[in-house]
Amino acid sequence: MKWFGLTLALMLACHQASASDSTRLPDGIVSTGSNDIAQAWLTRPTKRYAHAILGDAIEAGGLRVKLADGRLYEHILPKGFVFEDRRARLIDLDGDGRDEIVVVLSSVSEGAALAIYGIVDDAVRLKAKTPHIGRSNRWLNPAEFADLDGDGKLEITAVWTPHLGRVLQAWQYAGGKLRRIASIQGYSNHAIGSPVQDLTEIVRLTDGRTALAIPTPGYDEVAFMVFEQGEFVEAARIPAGGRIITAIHRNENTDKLEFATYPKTFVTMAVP
Ligand SMILES: [Ca+2]
Ligand SMILES: [Ca+2]
Repeated sequence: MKWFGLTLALMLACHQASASDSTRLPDGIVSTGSNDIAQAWLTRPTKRYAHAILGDAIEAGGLRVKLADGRLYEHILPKGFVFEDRRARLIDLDGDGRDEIVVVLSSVSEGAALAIYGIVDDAVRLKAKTPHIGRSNRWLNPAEFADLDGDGKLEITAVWTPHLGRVLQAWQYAGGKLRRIASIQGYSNHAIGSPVQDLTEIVRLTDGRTALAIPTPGYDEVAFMVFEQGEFVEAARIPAGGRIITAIHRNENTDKLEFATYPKTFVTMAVP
């Protein structure tokens, strides 16, 4: 009976957990933080924006945040907006020891913007966002958040319209404001209709410089972008041997990039 009781309690606990998670985005990913926020994930699936850039017409209408102390919050978007993303990235962008939440916020009429949320006055609130692209069905895909030039300030990188203009941009967040610091055309970190968003990686080149690895528009080469004197500079590009169809991942043991190309060939690429 004791085991039966324990099993029943576990089943009830699991049931409660699944009930409270029932509004999670179906293909969403839970992000884990290491500062004041323990977890963040997208909620309230909605079909009110039929863009389907990530493979289905279901986007998120809410953002759930769980603090390290267990407190739970949810930010619910007004009807004209969705989170056109699969995860809410957690990172301390301004160095104050508290996480910011970075997510793609799309207006159904004005397209995507990169948005930064945080816990302010005991609620999840929008802290800053880039301008929206300006028309419906225009999207951007976040890339990496790293100090590319070693000046102590984080560069927030993303590709604006990764299937059209393919503009890699760098932004900085300070004093509650987002500022664009650089942009360069001709790079893409997303294939249209794919659920895969992670086609970039931060690497250290053999000459010691930090670089952003990112595909070129045919997805059949990897470019290595350094950031110098406030501009992106392509340090190298290497053929991938086919069209890259998975995330690009840096193997921590070998320091090589790993990904698959069509038709399903596993590729390892040494960093130049
Ligand atoms: Ca912060
Ligand atoms: Ca920097």
